[in-house]
Amino acid sequence: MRLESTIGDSFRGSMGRTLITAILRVVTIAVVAGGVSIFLMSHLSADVGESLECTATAVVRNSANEDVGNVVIADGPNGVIVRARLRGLSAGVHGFHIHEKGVCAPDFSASGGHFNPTDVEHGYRNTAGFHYGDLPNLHVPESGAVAVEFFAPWLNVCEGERRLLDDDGAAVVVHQGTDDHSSNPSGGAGKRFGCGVLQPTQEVASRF
Ligand SMILES: [Cu+2]
Ligand SMILES: [Zn+2]
Repeated sequence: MRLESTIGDSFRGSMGRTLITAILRVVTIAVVAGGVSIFLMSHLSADVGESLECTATAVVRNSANEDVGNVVIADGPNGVIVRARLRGLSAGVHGFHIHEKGVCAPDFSASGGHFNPTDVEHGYRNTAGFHYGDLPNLHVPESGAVAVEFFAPWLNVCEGERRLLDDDGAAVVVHQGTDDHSSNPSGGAGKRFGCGVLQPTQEVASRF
């Protein structure tokens, strides 16, 4: 069925097309205006102190460049929630940190030291500590797979001077050995087993 026939004979021809074009323009302006107001509302609410939802995800790869899982870090009003799902590890206790640069190539040492915006020493059990990038050890069973979720109230993904996604980004690193939570500067956690660059993620609900 042609569009004109639904409107009636009096709107056939150039008059009808002009009217339809005008209606479409009004509808388009209304949709654009609605979008702009939603955009402004979201930004105004951020200006009055509400925390923005912001999530970073890292795909972790081992030194053979194999995908060994992922780490998701989600901002919230009181800090971040970290979720790690990893596989292919040796059974045992593995150091787990956020390192200061969002780079894992040409090798994992490119990620630098632990994320340390407050310029202190390493370790939860160090009286001169701890680095903001220090995370709990991963306790891996015989299967080599581990899934954990924990809260880190001192971290922030996107907001403030100490955010993880600053100009040089950040990376998560899993170590072959155990973090003793006290030896400066890296807890004696040994070689770097895997590394993943933290990237901003949009689809929070589906990833977390
Ligand atoms: Cu580390
Ligand atoms: Zn540290």
